[in-house]
Amino acid sequence: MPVAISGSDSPQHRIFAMLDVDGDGAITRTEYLARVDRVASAMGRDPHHPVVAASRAAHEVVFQDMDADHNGRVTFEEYRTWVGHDAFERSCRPALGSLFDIADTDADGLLNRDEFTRLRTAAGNAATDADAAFDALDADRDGLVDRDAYLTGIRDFVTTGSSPMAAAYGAR
Ligand SMILES: [Ca+2]
Ligand SMILES: [Ca+2]
Ligand SMILES: [Ca+2]
Repeated sequence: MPVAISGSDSPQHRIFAMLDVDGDGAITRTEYLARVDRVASAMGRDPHHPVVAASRAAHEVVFQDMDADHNGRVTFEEYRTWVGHDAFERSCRPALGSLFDIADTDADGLLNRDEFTRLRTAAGNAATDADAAFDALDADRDGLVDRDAYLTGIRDFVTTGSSPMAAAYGAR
């Protein structure tokens, strides 16, 4: 059952704060696209690898979608309005999936704990939070998290605030 989301501790505030890297109250295009390069670098990926290029393109789509007035800055109001609609399935899923693919160096659709932690810390999570999220997502304890479980976990956190991925954002 969805829970009411409000206040400065909401999933939207947590995610916005993570994306607004310099904390100036807006996510710039540069800040948003730099996520891709941080993850690629953390995973030792060549910046010209096709999965990195695909991720940059997917993030560009999300940014244009979020930036309602097209001024190159996404304010919290723009973000909140955008995320409240069907944005996750339309554009977030491809972008988040593309970051997963950068981290999934053997392309089997699964991340081990080390890959997952490097992905999440490059994306802005504390390492301890990433570790807790991995435990919550790895329900069968085989030491691997699959792509669908990961993306569904983030969607549930974004839309309901209740998810195994909540730990990744420091929310428990
Ligand atoms: Ca900013
Ligand atoms: Ca804007
Ligand atoms: Ca893998």
